[in-house]
Formats: sequence, C-alpha cells, structure tokens
Amino acid sequence: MIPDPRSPPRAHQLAEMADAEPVAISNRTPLPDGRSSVLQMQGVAPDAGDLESLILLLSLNPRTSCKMYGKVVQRPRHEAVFGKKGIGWEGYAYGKPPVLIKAEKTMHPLVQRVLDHANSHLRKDGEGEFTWALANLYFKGSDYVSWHADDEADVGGDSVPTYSFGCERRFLVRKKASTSSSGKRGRDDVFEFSAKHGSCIVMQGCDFQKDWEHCVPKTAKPCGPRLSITPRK
Ligand SMILES: O=C(O)CCC(=O)C(=O)O
Repeated sequence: MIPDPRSPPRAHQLAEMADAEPVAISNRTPLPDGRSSVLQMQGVAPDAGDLESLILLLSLNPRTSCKMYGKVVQRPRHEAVFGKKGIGWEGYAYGKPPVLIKAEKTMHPLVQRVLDHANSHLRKDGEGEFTWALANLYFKGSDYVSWHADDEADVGGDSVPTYSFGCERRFLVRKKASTSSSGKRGRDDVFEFSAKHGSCIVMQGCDFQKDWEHCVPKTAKPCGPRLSITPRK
C-alpha cells in the first residue's frame, strides 16, 4: 500500500510491520579489497507501539534543509538524533555546509534497544560504546539517501551498523571513485543488500568508510515507510 505522504502510517500498517518475523540471518559478504565486508544479521524485533511512536515523532520533525549547488533543498527523508556524546554536545551536524540536527530531549525506547543491541553484539574490547543514534524515516519510495560515506571522525570505527524497520529497501555499496583501480565504475561494481524489517546491516573494516560509499536509492515500487536507526559513538 502506498502511504499518504502527509500523514503517518496507519495502525494496521505498523502492526503488520511489527508482527513480521524478524529475519534470522547472519551473512558476511567480503568486498574485493580483502579488508572490508558487509555483515547482515538479525537486529531488533520492535514493539508495535514503540515503532508507531518513533515513526510519528520522525514524521513530525520537519525535513532538514541544506544547500545544494547554491539552492536550498529539503533532505529527502526525516531525521532525528537521540542520545548523548559528551558534555555540551547539541546534536549531529553533517553536510557541506554542516546542518545541525539537534538531539531529542529524551531517549526513545526503540532507539535504546538498538543501542543496547549494538553495544552487546558489535563492540570490540577497548572500543567506545555506541551512545547516540541517527534515525532516518523514508516515508515513501521517493525518499532516499544518496551516495555518501560515514567518514566523520566520530561515527563508529570498525563497525558502522544500520538497523531497519518497515518496508524493505535496497542498500547499495560501491568503491569511492578515487579509490577504484580504473577510476571508473560499472554496474558490476555495485554490491546490493536487502535492508529487511528487523535486520541489521553492518559495514565492517577500519578503512570501510575511507574506501567505500553507500546509499539507499529511491524506488518506484509501491512501498510503505522504512525507518533506519544508525548507532554512533
Ligand atoms: O537508512 C540507512 O540504512 C542508511 C542511513 C545512512 O546511510 C546514514 O544515516 O548515514
């Protein structure tokens, strides 16, 4: 069912998402550089009420505006930041020029479950805890995130996870143009993964964000909302 972009999904849509069996997967795809990989694993099975309230919160957050080629445009998704990163931290700023997404005043229970899951499954000894998260709401198929790398110093180190809820979307990975051997890329150089409800995709390897970029492309297929939660350090 195609959601009405002006209103959040209805209760029955969310109940269907929340009841969907989380996929039991654990699958690592090595990338051709021999040091980076993409891990797909079981994530968090959400409570319907928590999923509903988080989607509602995000859908009420105005889309952030940013400048592109001199024009002010809205980012093609809703975003929210939860958690803390030290004293005086106001939120997460990214883009050129950076646009601040102020951290929400209170933690959300579903985001907390995701942070707990990431801390117990993905943190290596000596690495800092995941303390905050960026949540993205792709309300409709035309919402997306374009090719980018999470290469800010404060993101995640060796493992950068993204937890998925709701409508399944494609998650693509490719080598950055500056690091691909020919400097050119073909279709075969794009690695495709399915961001399924209740699952987690983890970009792994200490040079992953330096060498590779990722995106969630638009889809013309009828699809409902997708929420992603990406824990950060
Ligand atoms: O929605 C996703 O899974 C990806 C989100 C993402 O790339 C980001 O927040 O940097």
